[in-house]
Amino acid sequence: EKRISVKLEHGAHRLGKRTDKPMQAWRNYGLGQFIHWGVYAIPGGHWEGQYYPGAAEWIRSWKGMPKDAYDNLYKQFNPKKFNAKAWAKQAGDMGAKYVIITTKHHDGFCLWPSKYTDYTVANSPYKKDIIGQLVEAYDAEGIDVYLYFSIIDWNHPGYRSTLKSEQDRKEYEEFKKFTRNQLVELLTLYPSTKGLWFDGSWDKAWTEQAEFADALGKELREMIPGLIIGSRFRPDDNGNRHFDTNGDLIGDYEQGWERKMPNTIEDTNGNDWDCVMTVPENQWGYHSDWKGHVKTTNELIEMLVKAASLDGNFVLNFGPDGQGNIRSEETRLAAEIGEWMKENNEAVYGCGYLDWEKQDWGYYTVNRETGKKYMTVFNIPVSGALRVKVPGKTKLNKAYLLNDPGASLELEEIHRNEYFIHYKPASATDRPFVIGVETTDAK
Ligand code: JFZ
Repeated sequence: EKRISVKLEHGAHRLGKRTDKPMQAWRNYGLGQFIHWGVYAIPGGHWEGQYYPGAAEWIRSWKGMPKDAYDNLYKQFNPKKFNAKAWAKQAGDMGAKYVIITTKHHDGFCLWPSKYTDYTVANSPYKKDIIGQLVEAYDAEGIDVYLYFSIIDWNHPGYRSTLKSEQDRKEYEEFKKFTRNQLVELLTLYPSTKGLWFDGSWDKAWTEQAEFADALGKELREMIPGLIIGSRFRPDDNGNRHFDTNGDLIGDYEQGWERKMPNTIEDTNGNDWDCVMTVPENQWGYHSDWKGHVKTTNELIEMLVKAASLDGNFVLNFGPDGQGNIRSEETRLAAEIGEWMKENNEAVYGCGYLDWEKQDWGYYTVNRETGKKYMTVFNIPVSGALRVKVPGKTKLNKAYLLNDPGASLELEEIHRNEYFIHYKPASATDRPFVIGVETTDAK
């Protein structure tokens, strides 16, 4: 791969990973929760008996949804069942170490009482600050809070996706001020925020704002030392997103893995990354009628462990309904993932990529601090022999079940640097299991 090197005013400001404490904490989370909540949860993917096949949080953009009706939904926003503490408790029980919450999605509706627009929860019948309650509850649960913020804002009069005239440019300046004010407001109101998760930054109008966005990023980072911002925020001088003109990552981690994942460590370019995942194919906000495949607990656990094995975080999305209920499908998944995590989280938290040849049974992870190594087994070989190939000077000394560390599993050295661990669960297992391995490095 040929590297270009041009001088950029607003390209990457750092090469390689951040090594400071807040970023180390981010890297060690393993599992996160995403929450998409807003007035789109009220229609829940339907309008006047018509089914909207797109992502529920996009319903305003559908021809079947009158804009005026959508923009008045906030007058019905009164989630009587909303309980921030219960949400935080459920996320904690699932094993989430951080949460990303939509403060404002593309529709522009603010879940906090912003003083820069009337289109907020303060003017709904509910009135109370949703973000404030969530920040308090998740903080109390020991779950780090990240604020999702959409640059796209269909409600602001100055918002444009492209700037075609002088008038557009003039109005867009007002929108930029508004965007800056809201972000400063959020970090002022919620100073325990650990980072910002930007979205809706793909408009041509925004990709022309390299200088403004760079200055804004700096201002926000000064407000909260260690603040974490991914690659979906500011464009470079030439309007490139995520990676600048020289191919260097803009921001603290790669934020491009949306409903997809890297397959190899090479795919990650050595960067930190997060994968944000929906439970059905593509629904973030509440859609009352999920169609198509709904991911299972085992699928999601596999994505989580795979993410850890490739140095990334896995973030599972929840879309509560218009009353503030978390749907039963999500509640069950959270409980089942939590049950698994309770037994096996050692193979996830603080763990990352282990430089051993990948095998078909599943994924290796290694604790970044202790060096402890784990094998999470998803595919049990009929032979009962789990292959392990170790690099040059490494010797495999011991293998044990994470939930029964006293008993060693049978190890057989079949070649130089190649072993079988002989183990087959006595009874059928319906969840992946973890084997810990101990090694020494020969001289
Ligand atoms: C965006 C939003 O439009 C969507 O509603 C949701 O909030 C999601 C988390 O983010 O959707 C995207 C963003 C990025 C990509 C695809 C969909 N992408 O990079 O491929």
